[in-house]
Amino acid sequence: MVLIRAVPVGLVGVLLFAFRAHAHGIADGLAVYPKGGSGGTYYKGYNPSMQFQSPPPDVVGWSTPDDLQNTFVAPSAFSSPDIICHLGATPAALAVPVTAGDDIGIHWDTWPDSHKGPIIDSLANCHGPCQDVDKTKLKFFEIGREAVINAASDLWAPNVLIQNGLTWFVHIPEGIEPGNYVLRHEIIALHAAGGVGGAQNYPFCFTLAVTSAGSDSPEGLGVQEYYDEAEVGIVWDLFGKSPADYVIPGPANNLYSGAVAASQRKPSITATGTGIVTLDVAALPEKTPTETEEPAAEETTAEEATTEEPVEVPSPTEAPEAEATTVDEPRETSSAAEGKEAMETPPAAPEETSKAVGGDIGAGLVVYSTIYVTTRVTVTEHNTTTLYATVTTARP
Ligand SMILES: [Cu+2]
Repeated sequence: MVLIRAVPVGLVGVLLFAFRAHAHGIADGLAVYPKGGSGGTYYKGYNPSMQFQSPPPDVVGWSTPDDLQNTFVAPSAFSSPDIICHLGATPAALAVPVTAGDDIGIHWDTWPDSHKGPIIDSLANCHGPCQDVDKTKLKFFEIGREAVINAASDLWAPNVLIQNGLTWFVHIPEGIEPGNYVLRHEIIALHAAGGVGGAQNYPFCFTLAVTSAGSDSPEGLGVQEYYDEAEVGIVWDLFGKSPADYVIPGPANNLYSGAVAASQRKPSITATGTGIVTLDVAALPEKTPTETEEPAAEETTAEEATTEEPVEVPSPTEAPEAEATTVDEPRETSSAAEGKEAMETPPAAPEETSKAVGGDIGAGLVVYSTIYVTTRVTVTEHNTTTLYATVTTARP
């Protein structure tokens, strides 16, 4: 009898230890901030608890059902497929509709202040739908890499993430060609990285359907060729070395030349969306400057946006700011709205606008309609802190 009781007690002990030892976090969603705008549309990502729902929901985040304990990928797995998008990751069912030039605010469920290190963001073109892509064939190019924000105060990128409502911003470069992309977002925690094998990589992936007027297709690298467990930046004595000397690991030349650092700020979620199935790049029309017609409003996509409260939607003629833009033209043309100016001004919260996003994938044209309505949306989970940090780190 004693033996029988000892087994469950022992299991409980192991589980408790595991939760104490691995109380870090997961990237559980993201919001898209249109270029020049202030409010973001939030898309739910994956959480390992979803595997117990029947059926599991379709989300824009890659599935990581083996990550039930919020753990990490160890340097011993740097050449394993697990380093690509976390343990046993499989592609997301849905994609986030994004226009090149938008900012993405990636949200974590939690993150400890002690887990300092670099945050690295990269994209890989699926060259077709991402739902059935072979992740080991994906070639990622970096669009953001940050580590030490302020050496004197030992302020690292993940500390800024925590202070900004557990959100990290990345800019989707204007120059990339349209397509379905995997966004790989990774924090490398260095609190135990004084010796080989102690670093902790936390990569998470999302699928983006990117409309763009750009044509760049950076070559990129497979993540399994990316890190060396003994390289400086993976091995780093966080407590014995000066933050000013830190070097971000991975090939420095894998940063896309058109990458622009996003300004880190407090998130402002004004709407939620569910994602689209995929972007049919082959069906996109040729670029014609005279294109003015809108396609028929035929709904053939899962994309929809909802506000959190009933809203009063004015007719199009009453909404002077309403716009409809085809992929033939950039959604915003004001260069003054690009980057710093718009982004360094923290948006007031709660916002008093909501955004409805619609798409018509089947017709080959993607149309985003923005309708501004006067409703108040209360944001709590994603809008909890007051620090605004601007990251303008020079690229190596
Ligand atoms: Cu941890």
